[in-house]
Amino acid sequence: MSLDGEYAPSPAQWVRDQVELYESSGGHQGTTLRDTGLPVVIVTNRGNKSGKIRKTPLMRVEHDGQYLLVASQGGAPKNPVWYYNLAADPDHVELQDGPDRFAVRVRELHGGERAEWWRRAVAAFPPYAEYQEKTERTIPVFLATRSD
Ligand code: F42
Repeated sequence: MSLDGEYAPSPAQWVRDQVELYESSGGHQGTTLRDTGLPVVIVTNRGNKSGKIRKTPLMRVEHDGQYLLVASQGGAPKNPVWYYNLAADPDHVELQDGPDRFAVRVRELHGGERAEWWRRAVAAFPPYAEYQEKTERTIPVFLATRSD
């Protein structure tokens, strides 16, 4: 499966630059968050209203071949738009982890399952804990599982 269609880059310059470098280098450059050295994956999906292709860099939270997608948005009060796009079409998503790119299905986690994965998320990227303290919302998370 491959998601085809018109690509609408992020309006945020640093985000679209990261996607461009990550993809044009075949997943060998631009693979960390700024100068943190912490790894990033790229999630590709469709906008649920426009139908356009959207690409979102997220921190890499991997365990046993599955990935957690954390809709933290830096602890902002509102969920990022990509959260709603994935919730609307969870079966048509791609994930790139370095040079590897594959189709995934995503599902939102709640309760104990979320708590277990949240610990892994904070271990991979400690600022997630501060982001959760900063916001009233429970930061939503999706588990991405390979579907190809
Ligand atoms: N964001 C996170 O939430 N978690 C992370 O772990 C994370 C890590 C990260 C690492 C590197 C990096 O470069 C960025 C990172 N980000 C992380 C930021 C992330 O990549 C996103 O930029 C951020 O979460 C904001 O996502 P967003 O989907 O809210 O993006 C906004 C700015 C956006 O693109 N808006 C579009 C626009 O044109 O204004 C809308 C896009 C859209 O999907 N539109 C829909 C459509 O149909 O096309 C319709 C929307 C509607 O319902 O009206």
